[in-house]
Amino acid sequence: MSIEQNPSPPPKRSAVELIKENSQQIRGGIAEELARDTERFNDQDKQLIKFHGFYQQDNRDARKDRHREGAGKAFQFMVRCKIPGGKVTAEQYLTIDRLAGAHANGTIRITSRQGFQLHGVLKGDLKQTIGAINQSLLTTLGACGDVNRNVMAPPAPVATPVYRQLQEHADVIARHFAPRTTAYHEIWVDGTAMTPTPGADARGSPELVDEPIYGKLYLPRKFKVAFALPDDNSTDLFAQDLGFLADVKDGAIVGYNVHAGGGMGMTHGNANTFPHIAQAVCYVTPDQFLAAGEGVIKLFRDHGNRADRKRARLKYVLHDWGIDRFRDVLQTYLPFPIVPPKDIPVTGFPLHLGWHEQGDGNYYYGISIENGRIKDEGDFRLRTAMRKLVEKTRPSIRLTPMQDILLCDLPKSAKPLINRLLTVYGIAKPDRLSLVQTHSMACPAIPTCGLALSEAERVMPALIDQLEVEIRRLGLGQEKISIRMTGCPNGCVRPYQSDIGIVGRSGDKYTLFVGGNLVGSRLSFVLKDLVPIDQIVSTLAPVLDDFKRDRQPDEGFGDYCQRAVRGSASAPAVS
Ligand code: SRM
Ligand code: SF4
Repeated sequence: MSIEQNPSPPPKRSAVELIKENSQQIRGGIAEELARDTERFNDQDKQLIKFHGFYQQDNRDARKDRHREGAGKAFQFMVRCKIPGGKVTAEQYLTIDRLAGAHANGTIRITSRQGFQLHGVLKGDLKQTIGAINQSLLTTLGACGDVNRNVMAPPAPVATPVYRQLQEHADVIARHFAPRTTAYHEIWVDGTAMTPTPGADARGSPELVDEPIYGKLYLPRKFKVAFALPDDNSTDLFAQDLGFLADVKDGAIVGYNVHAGGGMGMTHGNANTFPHIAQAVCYVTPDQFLAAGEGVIKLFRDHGNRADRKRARLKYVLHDWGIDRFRDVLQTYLPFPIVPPKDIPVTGFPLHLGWHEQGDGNYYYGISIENGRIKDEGDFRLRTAMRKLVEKTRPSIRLTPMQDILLCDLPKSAKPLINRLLTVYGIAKPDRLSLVQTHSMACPAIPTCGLALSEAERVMPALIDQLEVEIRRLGLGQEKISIRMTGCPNGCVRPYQSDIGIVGRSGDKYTLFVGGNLVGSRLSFVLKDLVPIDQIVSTLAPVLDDFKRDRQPDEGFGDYCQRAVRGSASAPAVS
């Protein structure tokens, strides 16, 4: 019997795939829903709004009280900006600051992908908020959803061709992979989206355009790209779907190792899901990197799993096929022959905090922002301080993948003013902060994240305080130990490749990982599962003790754990 007579049934597709397919290029009913006097979007449009850069959430702190009062959830929205390489102007910063006060919960959140988030935006304020973001020439389009997300690049404004080129190449990828649909501008910028007349549900036909990268269905899932240097992997290249590791010779980028298949998210108890370190796939010259990127993203578009969203990331394609088959299939998408990757060791993970010369006569100053949250709370006036700093010195700004902020392009004459403002507002200079704090990150978790199983951002400062005591006691204060905490296993601050990872399990219980490293090139393993929060530090303390006593010269904490602890850990290794 011929294939035509007995076609195999089409593969089952997830509900989100159908929503995308019928969305008229991510329009769905968003314009109509916006016009309705409700606090939330319907279940279908709730999926599509992500492509426009915002999520429907609810205030989880308010759930119990509202339930008692018979009220429903307190719906609110998180709005995310997509900012390639984390580059922001002073005016854009001040716009975000203004919006945080006018339409959000009064805080700005720097994300682990060099973006901004606003939390607590009400539905009725979305149009003004997203409109103002666009007027400032930032965008939220594609900050979330099944498309290429924010492209990361080392944020330091170092005035060398290499650092400049990395930022330029990140911009090239961001532009090339941006969705082409006109839906976003119709709804949020031009205001030309058709809204129905009362009583009617028919919309006119929207203008559909060619989506050369994404096609009708967009990607099977999110897709993430980062650029890195061997001595500056501050973008955590190994956690990305697609990474470009620069090959530098005589101060110029002569090529890139292309890495693919990194990703963090997993589901507790589902062995079919796991974090994965990106693997070097091939080597490309600078004029080939865009075509290579396009090849990888199209491979993902065509071969990613569209039935099971938990297994829809590129890492599973690479894992299931193996690297050889992945290369063979990738070759069919590339206009040039694949060249094997070079041996380019990754050695550095700089934070860029404090004062630095840029190399062009100007300076930059890196401020450590605890868990990326810029807020005023009691005597803590970080948001006010940042506003004053930006208003008075008009720096260009870079957001870092460690959720910190760099004030850039400052003349030497600005140094005294900045130093004075930092002191007046009590912003700790980096040398007053412990290395464990500056090398830590936590995700937002409760109360905004609907997926959180446990707290993260709100409990991390106290945890760091306790850990600092242990670390001081052991005389390990000069040790760079990276520590990352998330409220669930999705891994939003990349906890499975750091020296220590603390991953929310359920309520006050966490899974404790060790054995990654500072440069993020290796996965960690489970030290202990279901650790109550008040036992996290006491569980780590003996391991730190042994590390202090038994470490080899220059051995990092994660390296020590891999060598000496792995075999004896109480729970099975992750992947
Ligand atoms: Fe994330 C979902 C926050 C970076 C893996 N992430 C979410 C959501 C939107 C929850 C949701 O779907 O309802 C979180 C919103 C919380 C809130 O209240 O703000 C959220 N993710 C974040 C941010 C803000 C964490 C932070 O502390 O900065 C980061 C925003 C980055 C940005 O600007 O684009 C953030 N998320 C990451 C990263 C790190 C990275 O990209 O380098 C990861 C791990 C890498 C990866 O993608 O594998 C990450 N987020 C996830 C996942 C798991 C995805 C998976 O396929 O395994 C989810 C859940 C999902 O997509 O279903 C998720
Ligand atoms: Fe939410 Fe989990 Fe991401 Fe934290 S790691 S922000 S809890 S999805």
